[in-house]
Amino acid sequence: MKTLILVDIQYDFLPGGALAVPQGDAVVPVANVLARAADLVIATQDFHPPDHKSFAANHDGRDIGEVVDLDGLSQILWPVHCVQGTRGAELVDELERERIAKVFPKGTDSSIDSYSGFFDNGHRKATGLGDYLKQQGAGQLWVCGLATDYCVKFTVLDALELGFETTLVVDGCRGVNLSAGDVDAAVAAMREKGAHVAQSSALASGVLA
Ligand code: VGL
Ligand code: ZN
Repeated sequence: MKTLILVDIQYDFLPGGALAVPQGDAVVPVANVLARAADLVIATQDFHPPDHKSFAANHDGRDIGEVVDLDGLSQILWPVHCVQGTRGAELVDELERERIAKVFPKGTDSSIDSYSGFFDNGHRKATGLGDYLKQQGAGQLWVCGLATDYCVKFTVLDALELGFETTLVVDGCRGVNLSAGDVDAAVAAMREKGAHVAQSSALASGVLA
């Protein structure tokens, strides 16, 4: 069963948003083409409370981009983004919402960040996505969305770890590139762990199962 995971396609990650990913809006039409070709579509949603500890604003004297220790985990400090109840946290309206079977929120615990759609950054709690996909019989995953070097990367790495055959749809992703080369390094790390890397056209036309 071809299963598509849409990672964090939310207003705050689009141009003009609080944590804008360059060309983030370019993933939306790709996501829709894939959604029409997939048998099951699910979405993840970065969904933080206002006091979330990944926000620089919640650490006295700290700036965006600094790295702090959060409960034993190294945490990059981000601008305030994807706050529950705000427009920025919403999935983009142009996504084919009627094809999305279920949305998995993440990053809801203010004390820990969650880049992956499966687990928090400490692998302490699961979101339920892994069990849901197994119940649904999802064998083969296609992953696209935002951002390649954070939430897409860790979602793909966890999917592989859980035993799913996983394909990164490169033209359906865009990255932050906080440091030059971050996106390329992220793609290499996913490949190294066993991810397939494909273009949406090859998947949607059925050239690659
Ligand atoms: C993300 C940074 C902070 C992402 C989420 O969706 O890639 N990045 N929160
Ligand atoms: Zn976040």
